[in-house]
Amino acid sequence: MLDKKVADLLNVQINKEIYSAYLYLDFSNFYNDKGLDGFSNWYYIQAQEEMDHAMGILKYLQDNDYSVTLDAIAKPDKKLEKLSDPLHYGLEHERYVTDLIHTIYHAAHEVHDYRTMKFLDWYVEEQGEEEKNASDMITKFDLFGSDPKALYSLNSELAARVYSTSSILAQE
Ligand code: OFO
Repeated sequence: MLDKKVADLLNVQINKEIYSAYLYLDFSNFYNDKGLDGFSNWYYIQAQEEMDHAMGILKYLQDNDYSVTLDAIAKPDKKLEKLSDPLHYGLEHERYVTDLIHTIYHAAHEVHDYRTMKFLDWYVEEQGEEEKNASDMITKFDLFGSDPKALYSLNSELAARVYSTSSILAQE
């Protein structure tokens, strides 16, 4: 039986992960409109991964006899103008999500909910990777974004990203 406060926070996190997917779909659309299909692909796949994160939590709650309630997903509200805007908003968003995960981890630790802490270890690690990816995207764009040929290469690199089901869904 999960601690109610911890489980409620996990329930809210499902919404946050789906919002992350929504936000990244918005970024994907932005780049698609700009003709940068590789950037668009990268965020499209990121959105798919975020949905996996949501499903991972949903399954964990279901497996622990918690009755999940789903809430409305907020509209993506970032004003996207410059080509680099999504990259900066992406890093900011990942840092925000890291804080959310850490808050749940802390709540689990306080009530000695070792099962949830173990479950969340995957998310803690994932957030570290995602912050690094988001930061690397900014670095690359800063280095190459102003040169059309280099931007073309970077776009081609990002077009090669492929989706594979997140390991959090393969754990059980
Ligand atoms: Fe859900 O991994 Fe980032 O936000």
